[in-house]
Amino acid sequence: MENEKVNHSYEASDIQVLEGLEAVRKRPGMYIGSTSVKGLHHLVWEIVDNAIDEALAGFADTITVLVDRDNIVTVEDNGRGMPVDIHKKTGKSTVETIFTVLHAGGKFGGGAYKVSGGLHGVGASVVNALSEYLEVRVYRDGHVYFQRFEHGGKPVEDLKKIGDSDRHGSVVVFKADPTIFTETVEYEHAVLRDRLRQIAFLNKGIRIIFTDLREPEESQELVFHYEGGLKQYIEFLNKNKTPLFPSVIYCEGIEDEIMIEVAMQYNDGYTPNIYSFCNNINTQEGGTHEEGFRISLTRIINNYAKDNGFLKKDEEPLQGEDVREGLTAIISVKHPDPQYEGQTKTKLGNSEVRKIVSNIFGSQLERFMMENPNEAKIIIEKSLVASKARVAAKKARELTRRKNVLEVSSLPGKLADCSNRNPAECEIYMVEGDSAGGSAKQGRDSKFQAILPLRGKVLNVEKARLHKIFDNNEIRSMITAFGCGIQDEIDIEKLRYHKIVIMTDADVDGAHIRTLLLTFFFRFFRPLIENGYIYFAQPPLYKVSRGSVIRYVYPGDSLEEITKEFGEQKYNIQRYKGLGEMNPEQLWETTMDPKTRTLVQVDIEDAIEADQVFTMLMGDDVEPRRNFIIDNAHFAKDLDF
Ligand code: TTJ
Repeated sequence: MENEKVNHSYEASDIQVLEGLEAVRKRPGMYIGSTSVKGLHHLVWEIVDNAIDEALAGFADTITVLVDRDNIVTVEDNGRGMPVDIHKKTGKSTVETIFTVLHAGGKFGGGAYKVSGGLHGVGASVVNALSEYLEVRVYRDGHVYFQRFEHGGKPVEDLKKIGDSDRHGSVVVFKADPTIFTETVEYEHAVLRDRLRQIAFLNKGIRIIFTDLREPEESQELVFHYEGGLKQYIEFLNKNKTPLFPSVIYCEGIEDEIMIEVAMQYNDGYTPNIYSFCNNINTQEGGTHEEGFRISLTRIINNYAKDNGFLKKDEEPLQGEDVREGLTAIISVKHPDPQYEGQTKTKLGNSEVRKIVSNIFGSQLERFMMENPNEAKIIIEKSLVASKARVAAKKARELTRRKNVLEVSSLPGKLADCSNRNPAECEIYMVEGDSAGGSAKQGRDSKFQAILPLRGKVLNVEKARLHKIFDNNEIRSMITAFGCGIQDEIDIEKLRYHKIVIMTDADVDGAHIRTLLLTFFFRFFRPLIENGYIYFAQPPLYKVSRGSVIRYVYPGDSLEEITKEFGEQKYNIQRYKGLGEMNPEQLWETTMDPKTRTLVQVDIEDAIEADQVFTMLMGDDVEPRRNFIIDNAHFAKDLDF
């Protein structure tokens, strides 16, 4: 009777466990976002996070990650070793429980600032469920323990003692299940490298050894170990910038078990680059830690400016944007109970954090400025210049706006507008160069297609101050032609065209102009991108013809395939180096006629996210960044109209 009962309950819990893991295999996306390459990497992060937790708890200082030639991953720490005792609730070892019970991980943690089981952490059992096999080895109390799971998390045997050792730590080996990750089971070296390096920057002192046996022998092993932590992270991010002064301002502190760290440095650029983290997770949407930082940055700099005669009593105080110009900063907090908000749950919500950050950072920044008057002066002067530029830009902006409202006829002279007045049916082509602009004007259907030729390179808005941006003719033309205002004053109802088509040559210059325009749209017309109003035209690369038979070859088409259609017969190939080489009819036929053209809708969300991550992970190298944006200005889908 007694036995029966026990057996019965064991079976029931076994079935529950299997059902749990089965649920993960049925809907992996629910647990790891997707089964794409991104989801695949989640497996590694889940396991690594557990090891990081042990390090943050102070029991491990070295974590090794190894990827072998077959994409089998090994993660190891030199911590206490996972508990091997029998777990009361499950009747199995704690190790087995960690790897087979959903969300069990969090309950076994000793550390205060757990990353695992947190925002992205789904538990090691999810990794097990999605693995062809997984093995765990625990070094603890003089012994070595081992257990293997197969086919999505089924234990082959119970955890068993396989030897003796005076080491301590945990080792997990797993092979992602190719029947789940059908796209790919290959890890991307750069993705692993960059995130592991970032983790090392965010946790000073931790040593992360990353070995990738798929790399050339001499570069298989990377060691990330930064005693300087965030300070070194800032130096890394700024390595291609010119700092205003060499020192990185750094502060740290702890209050109510909340640890905060801030590092910052000014460079001679204009864009602020402020990144924040909670428990090693990038809080892309910001939150209370970032607010606390901004509040005290503005306050302390203003106080110093007033107290030291840089700002007269009756003068306007410096604004937040003035003191953030050209600032690279990282705010990192470690919180025992983080609350996340926002669309993507990457906004820190804990309200107590605001004050803690602003107190700790504020008092230390104040002290830095008092002790370093030369540096303080540089910061203040930079902020004052920014403030003057802001006022000038505002005037320029008001000018653009007033013209816009008062005179309908103030549309730019170069614009060949369309006759239709229904924005939903109207298109505007932004065309590179006057000659292509001329062809487009002749070739278009003037009922619904407007043409705005752009001369020369578009101003790089990231590198220019606001008032200069508003002085730029091309930019003013776009603003007035679109008619919807800019930035926070955008009124999408007033937008005059629902298709804004960027038409550039299919060469490097064209790509550069596309990128500059994209940057400009991102900064000044973000809602237009979000609403899907921005497109790229897709001009052909070649024309293949024989007599009256004409075939155009577009990017993505195979020239070979198309020439095959002409069989053995002689044919002509014309390569289009630029839009200017096409006559108006050809341009219409190939690129502008809704019946035959292909437009590529710009979906910049991924690109921007990627761009941010890119800057943050790789440092701000201008050229690779440009290329990256060009490559990744993610074309959600090719749309035919
Ligand atoms: C928990 O409290 C008692 C001592 O052990 C603590 C613990 O869980 N330590 C621990 C877990 N160290 N390392 C892990 C771990 C390491 C890897 C690589 C993977 C997983 C799932 C856990």
